[in-house]
Amino acid sequence: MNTKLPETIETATFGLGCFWSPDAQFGIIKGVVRTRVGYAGGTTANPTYHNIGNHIEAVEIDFDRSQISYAELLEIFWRSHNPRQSPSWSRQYMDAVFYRTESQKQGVEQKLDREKANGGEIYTLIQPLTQFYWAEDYHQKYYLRQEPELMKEFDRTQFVNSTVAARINGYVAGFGSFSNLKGEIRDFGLSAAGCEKLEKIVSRIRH
Ligand code: MHO
Repeated sequence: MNTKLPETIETATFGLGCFWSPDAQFGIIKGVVRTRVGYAGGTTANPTYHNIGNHIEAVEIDFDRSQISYAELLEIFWRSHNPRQSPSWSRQYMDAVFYRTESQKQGVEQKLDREKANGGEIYTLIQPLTQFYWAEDYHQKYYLRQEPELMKEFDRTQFVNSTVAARINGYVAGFGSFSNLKGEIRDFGLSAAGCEKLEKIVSRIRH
């Protein structure tokens, strides 16, 4: 699942509150090849979870343009937060889009104009990406990490960049349906015990 030519891969960066959840939400989308969580949008040096400075929790999404567009991801981003909610109590959890190219900027502005047409002030932060700092390992694909039986299935050195790990993290967090899982679980390369465990988790949270 990781064999696409690099030139069809593009990266989107969003802040949507605690980064655990958008990591899972976007990780399960078809056409997303990798995700990672980290800190962006601030100026303080070398942010970490316990010393985040003025940075924002963000997720980076590598996606395959031949399968999904930046505009489609932006659409999900706008539907996943309330842009009219006054700034959150903490900068760390701001809703934000960090564009990295002129074309992404234009895409963001198009959607922003549409939002503005509905009236009211928009609080979503819109900035060019300057730097993205990876978060600590224990934050990457957080929900999947809470399942030791499933973690046994992965080579730790490949885990963060794995498309399968990104998808399974989405299922474990409740973003996929049981019937969708049934349709693709065989492609994940899990052991029989791993399949059984994942099906059990997903059947508990989604029907
Ligand atoms: N510990 C917080 C948020 C974590 S997120 C990485 C909670 O779950 O309430 O900021």
